[in-house]
Amino acid sequence: MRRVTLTQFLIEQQRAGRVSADLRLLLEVVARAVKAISVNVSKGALAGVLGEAGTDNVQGEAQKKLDVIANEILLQANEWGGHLAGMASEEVETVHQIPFDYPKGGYLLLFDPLDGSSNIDINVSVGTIFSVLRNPEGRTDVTEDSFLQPGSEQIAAGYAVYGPSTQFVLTVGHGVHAFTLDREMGSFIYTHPFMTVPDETSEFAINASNARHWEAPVKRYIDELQQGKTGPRGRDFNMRWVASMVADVHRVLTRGGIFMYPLDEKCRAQGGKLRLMYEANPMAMLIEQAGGAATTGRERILDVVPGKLHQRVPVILGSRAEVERVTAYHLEG
Ligand code: AHM
Ligand code: MG
Repeated sequence: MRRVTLTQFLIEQQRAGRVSADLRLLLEVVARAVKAISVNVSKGALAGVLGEAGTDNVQGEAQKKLDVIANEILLQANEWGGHLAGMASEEVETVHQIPFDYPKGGYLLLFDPLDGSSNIDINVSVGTIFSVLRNPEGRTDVTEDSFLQPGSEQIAAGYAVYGPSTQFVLTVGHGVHAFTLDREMGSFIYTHPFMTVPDETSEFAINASNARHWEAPVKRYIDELQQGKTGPRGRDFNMRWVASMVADVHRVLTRGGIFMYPLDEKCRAQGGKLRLMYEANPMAMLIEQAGGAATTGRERILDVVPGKLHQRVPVILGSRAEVERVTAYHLEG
């Protein structure tokens, strides 16, 4: 069987007119950085990379050593290639400018370098999430405003999941494609063409310890699922919660499901728990490209117009029929 690498896949996408030469370079560089992060993640305690870094990030969260390492790897890998106008990261408060001695390009790259980092020390899957936007035309300087575009403007999005195998999942707006890292060869092999999320599911993901803080529509929806066969849904539902968005969304992309981090009393003041620009938007683009749906409970995530770089948002995504149902419960209320 012919093994197609990510590099070959991207060249073919370029020939088909779906990615520009610069976007191809950008995606290659992100994938290369992901390989370096994967090496660090998998060495774990052997490389002394576990534990706290002793610093806080912009959101006031304690940074893990691997948060800092992954962030540095992505920034350094992408700075010099000439394809970017600027970068933004969960771990960096302001826009990361391209150093003046490197050429600049037309794209903006946003990322959560190591998502689910509370799982690092217990050896459970973590990931990297990224989103690509165009730098608005006619702008020579890059400010926070340059990034404040709705998710529908993304031209590429993806994530890497560092699990039993490392997988790189990508969309450039023509379906969702996944690649598995061949560690001996050091290359990503095209293993999952056109991933799709089934419309129906019997599996849900939510942090149920927040149940007492949920809004009425979420309480109603989850309560109906939990009543199983004898309730209004007439069948049993299974629950999973990894507490790594990447791992939870990867499961939804692989076998269906609904993933929810809704608005609740604990996160209401911040607008939600997950970050819009580098968590919710790229995942929403992937899920929509795979035939699923993604809303805040009240509107399509990709339509949310961001007001600030590190904005948070409620997230409900996955199998279309379930997302539509829970969204309808919100809109009725
Ligand atoms: P992080 O970016 O600081 O790792 O936080 C995001 C993570 C998501 O990966 C995950 O879905 C969620 O936070 C888990 O939250 P909780 O610990 O409340 O279950
Ligand atoms: Mg995160």
